[in-house]
Amino acid sequence: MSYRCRICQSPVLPFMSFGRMPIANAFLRSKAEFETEYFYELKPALCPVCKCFQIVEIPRPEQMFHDHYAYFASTSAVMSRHFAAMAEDLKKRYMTGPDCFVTEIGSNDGITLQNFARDKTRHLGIEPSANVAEAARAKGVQTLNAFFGVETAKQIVAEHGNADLFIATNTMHHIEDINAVAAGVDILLKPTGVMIQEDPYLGDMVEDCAYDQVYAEHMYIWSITALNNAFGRHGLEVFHVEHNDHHGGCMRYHLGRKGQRPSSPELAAALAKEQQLGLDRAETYVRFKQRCEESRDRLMSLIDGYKKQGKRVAGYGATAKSATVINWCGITPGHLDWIQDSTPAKQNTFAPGSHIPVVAPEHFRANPPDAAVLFAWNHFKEIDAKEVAWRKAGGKWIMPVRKVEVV
Ligand code: DWN
Ligand code: SAH
Repeated sequence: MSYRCRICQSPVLPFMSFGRMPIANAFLRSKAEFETEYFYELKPALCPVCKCFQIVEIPRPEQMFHDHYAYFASTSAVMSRHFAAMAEDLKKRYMTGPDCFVTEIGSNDGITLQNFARDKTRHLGIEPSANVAEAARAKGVQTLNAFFGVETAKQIVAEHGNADLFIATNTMHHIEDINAVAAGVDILLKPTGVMIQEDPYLGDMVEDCAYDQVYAEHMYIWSITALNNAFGRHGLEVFHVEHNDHHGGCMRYHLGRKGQRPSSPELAAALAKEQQLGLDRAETYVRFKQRCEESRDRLMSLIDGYKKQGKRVAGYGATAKSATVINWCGITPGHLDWIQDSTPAKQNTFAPGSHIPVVAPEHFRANPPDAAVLFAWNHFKEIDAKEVAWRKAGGKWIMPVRKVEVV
């Protein structure tokens, strides 16, 4: 089958396949749903022209983002603090004029915009998943329940005027039609407006072989080079970047209208590192495929080792990214008795594809396993601090990606 790049329409060829995959956040509420479960083949590719890392087959947006979306960003206190700090930094950098207006796509449960609503800054979230949008409104965050695109941008300008700031954290890899988003940003932003994008960085994923960031919602994993190619077509460019270690390594991109702001030294250094990592070269992903296979085999040998000793193994954190690990590695209810998760919407369901039961943290307390695969490894510090008693009693984490090991 032939595929074309979603950004520049050039022919693209997948460099590997993670095989038959369910929708990452499509937790099943009953066994009756097993027989109609949706699967697709998860195949990543790098566009040889615009250098965009993307997956070539994806479910329809409505299948992923709807009125029972499973991810509530505010489940993490660490991420709540992270986005509160980001909001204060952006106010100082870009919102010093009178009557500023800030917009955010993927505003989810208001984790970021609540920091603007609190000081009565004009704001608007654009969030297509109705349940999380409702949670945002409950916090006093103005939220439009819609998918962002050109028409939504025009509607917002007509009703609210142009924006000083357009924020998209952990969202720009969720939207198939990036050209429509970029065109929408060009319509929505004031002439001196700034777009802030932050999401898992291709450099970290490749360097650490954190392949679990690849799943249906994450139809792109961005690099600076690819983002500049995608937004350059709409008169926008990256002028500054900031790297952080959240979600296994994220890049925060500051974009403005071309030629409007000087490029920062941090941008030059990050671009040089992209060249050194070979993010734009096909051979990098030939090696990436080999490392994914080695990672899979290592994880299964660790889990099988515990099972052969008659030990009990569970999962911790029914993350979206765990769907890739579980279904790529072939992890079944025979390997993991259950997966605990603090999100009520995920509890008492079955994990996508594997149908491993998802249970509440209380179940973990009442039935402590010998080891737990930490699917929410990106929250290690926050979680390890919560489970001190279990750890003192000998509980071990099995780290599923990056350095696959028992800690
Ligand atoms: O891009 C996305 C990121 C931002 O969030 C979305 N596509 C979906 C989602 O991805 P994820 O599910 O991999 O994100 P997290 O933040 O790694 O998910 C953590 C999971 O672990 C949540 O379901 C909550 C759970 N959890 C827990 O059980 N105990 C989290 C913490 C901190 C805890 O203490
Ligand atoms: N911003 C939060 C949540 C990210 S999860 C954080 O950084 O943690 C991704 C969010 O993007 C989901 O809430 C999803 O519903 C939303 N989303 C998906 N497609 C979208 C689109 N076309 N426009 C706006 N939001 C979208």
